[in-house]
Parts: sequence; C-alpha cells; structure tokens
Amino acid sequence: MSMRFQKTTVLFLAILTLLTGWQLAEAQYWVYVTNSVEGSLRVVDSATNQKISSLIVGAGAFDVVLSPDSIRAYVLLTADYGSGDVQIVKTLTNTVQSTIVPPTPGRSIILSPNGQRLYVSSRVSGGGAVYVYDTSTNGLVATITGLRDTAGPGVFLPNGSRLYIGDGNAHIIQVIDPVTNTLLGSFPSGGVEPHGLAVTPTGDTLYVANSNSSQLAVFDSNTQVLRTTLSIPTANFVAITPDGKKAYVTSSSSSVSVVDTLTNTVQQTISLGSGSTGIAITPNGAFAYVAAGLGGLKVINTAHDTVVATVPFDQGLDRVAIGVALFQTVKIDIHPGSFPNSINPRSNGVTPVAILTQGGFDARTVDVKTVRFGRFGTEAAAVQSALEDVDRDGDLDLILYFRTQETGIQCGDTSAMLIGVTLSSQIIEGSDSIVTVGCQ
Ligand SMILES: [Ca+2]
Ligand SMILES: [Ca+2]
Repeated sequence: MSMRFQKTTVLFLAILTLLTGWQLAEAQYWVYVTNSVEGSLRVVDSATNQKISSLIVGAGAFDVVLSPDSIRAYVLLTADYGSGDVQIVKTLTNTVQSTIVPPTPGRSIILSPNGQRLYVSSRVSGGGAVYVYDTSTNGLVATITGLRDTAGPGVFLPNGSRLYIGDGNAHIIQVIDPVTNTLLGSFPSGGVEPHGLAVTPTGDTLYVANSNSSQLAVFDSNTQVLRTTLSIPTANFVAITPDGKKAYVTSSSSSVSVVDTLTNTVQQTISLGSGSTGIAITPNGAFAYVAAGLGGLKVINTAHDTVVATVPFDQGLDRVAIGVALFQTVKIDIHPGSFPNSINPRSNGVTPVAILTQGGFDARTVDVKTVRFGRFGTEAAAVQSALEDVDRDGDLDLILYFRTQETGIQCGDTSAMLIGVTLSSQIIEGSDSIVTVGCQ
C-alpha cells in the first residue's frame, strides 16, 4: 500500500468522522469537468477558479454526476468514445473506487435525487434499455426495456416520481416510473433531436433543448402538454437557477442564452467565442460554469450575466458538475519562519505549527480543540495555542504546539498534515514539507 494511498484513505476516514455532527458551510464548491479525449476528470476550486486536481478515468469520460453529499462522482466513459462503463470516483481522495460495467455500453447516466439509484441508458438490439443500479452496492437491480432507440440524456422530477429520457433519433421524450422501473409512455419532444433536459426546482416545468431544430421546448411536466417553444440556435444543454427564475441554454453556436422562466423569453445572450456543451450552476445560484470546448471553462456571474473568469484547458471540455467542497485548503507553516522544517521523530519536545491568515481565510476562526496534526492529520491535539502575527503581515495567525511523540511522524516522512474545523463548521486541511533528523 503506497504512502499516498494510506494518507488519502486516512484523510477520507478522518473527514467522514468529522462530518458526523457538523454541518458543512456551503461557501466553497468544487467544479468537476470531463474531457473525453484525454479521458480525464478535472477539478476546479470555485473560490479561486484554479485547477486543483486531475484524474485519468478512461477514454470517453463524458457525463459526470455527483452524489447529493458530494462524496462520489460518477463518470460515464461514453460508448461513443470509450468502453461505456461508469467509473465511481471518491472525490475526497480523487481516486477511482470502483467500476460499473453495464450489460451493454452506457450512453448517458442519471442519478436519482436521493442518490440511491443510478440509471444508465444504453442502446440494445431493436431499441433502448436503461439499467438501474443500487448505489450502496453498485448492483444491477432492474433493467427497463421497450425504449424506442437511442436512450439519450435524462432528468428526474425533483421529488423523484418521474424520470424523463430523451430519444434523439425518434424525437420523443420517454417517461419512466422509477418506483416500478417501467416505461410508462412517451411524447413528442417539441422539435428535432432532443438533447439536454432540465426541470424547474418546483418540478412544474420541463425544458427540452432540441438541437437540430434550434428550439427550446417548454412543457408542463405533470401533464406533458407543450406550453411554448423558443428559438435558440443549436440548443445543447439547459441548467436552471436554484430559485427557478432563469434557465441557461448552451449552444453549438458561440453564445449562451438566458431564458426568463416566468415569461419564457430569451432575456439575454452571452457571447463565449466558442460553442458550449455542459453547464452547471453553483448551489447558491451565484455562478454558472460552462464547458466551452477549446475555449475552456467559462464562469458566468448570474447576477449580471457576464463572463467573469475563464479557466483554460488544453483540450476541449465536455460536461460539468458542481459539488460542495468537502474541505478548504489552508496554508500552514511547520516551524514558522524557518526552513527546512526539521523534525526529530524521537524528540520528546513539541513541534510548533502556524495556521496562517491569508487568501480570505481568517485563522482566528479555527476551533482549536478540533485540530489534529501529524502524519495523516489525525494524530496529535494541540497542547498550547496562541494568536500571533507569525508571518508579520499585519494580521493574526494561529500558532499551535503539538507533542512530537504524538504526531506519528516516522523517519523518512517528507510531509505532515493538519486537519481541523472552523467555528462555522468548515473543515480545513493543510500540509507542509518536513525533513526528519536524528534517525541514524
Ligand atoms: Ca517552516
Ligand atoms: Ca499574519
């Protein structure tokens, strides 16, 4: 077992333990983007719009959905470019945990709102099928048959009572009962080649992007009656703000259309300079993240509908999903002010570690009794602490002292970790390099 794996596993367990009894502050999000050519799942921190990690999950990495607790990401290696399998990624450790291999290759994935069922749509001889998996066991629990042809992207009603899946060849939306896992019927998609689907948070309205006829169709989601259609060039995907007031529609042309969901009219078009596919909106409604092909990941501020940032990528992006960041990375300094950070694992003394106030993080907000420091960030509790301006930049930092014998640090270790919780229940994590001495 590698050191890195041990560390991440222990960190994961430690944070799961910390999660019990603490509510997470929802200030920071992680934005997941896929790239089918590179076969990667990349993570961007919404607080800084910087790339924080990358994981190769396999060729054809396409659809990405997150579990409601943000602990797992499901990535489909779409049958068009890859194996059609689903990779299950543990988000805290950024590792592939397991793989679902559907009986026939997957073409889209949809997670039930409670996260308990994963639906994998597929093409089978003579039609389409949807495989239903129990996410606690990753076992196949049902196969829904009788679909017309290509089972395309889908969406659940927020209460989980219906699943709609588009069929881009027959131009229909198929209606599935997720309780009995049976196909109830279908209705015309309101245009040609339905692609992205979205439902308002109240569950009243279903939006269908018909890409080939450049139409956004608006349905009453309960009666499936077509209310109206809007003209949107090569409409691709739709995302709706958490307050239900606006729908953002991506397009193979170079703009995103903003639809007022009350009047169902296009309020604004935002120019991106390149075509766009996947889109997701942060849970607080503040930003829309758009996969804009080779133009990178575009960040739209939803208050004034302008592009406020671009995260560049070497390869074109395909899909976007957004989850709550499970911890915030903070800057720590072992042996403040000195470098390298020498630690003698046999010492009976204490090791000072500073948590620095910087980049919008205030070290005074750390709940000292929750902090642990050592090999995995789970070991030593502080025996003493103080607020001091350790780095002399004019603000107070937190300095903590740990008994070196309690840190679990071993000869040859090259880094140590600190994990804690703030008074507002945000989990923080920081690491710094070390050099072990006195080991001969
Ligand atoms: Ca230092
Ligand atoms: Ca300071």
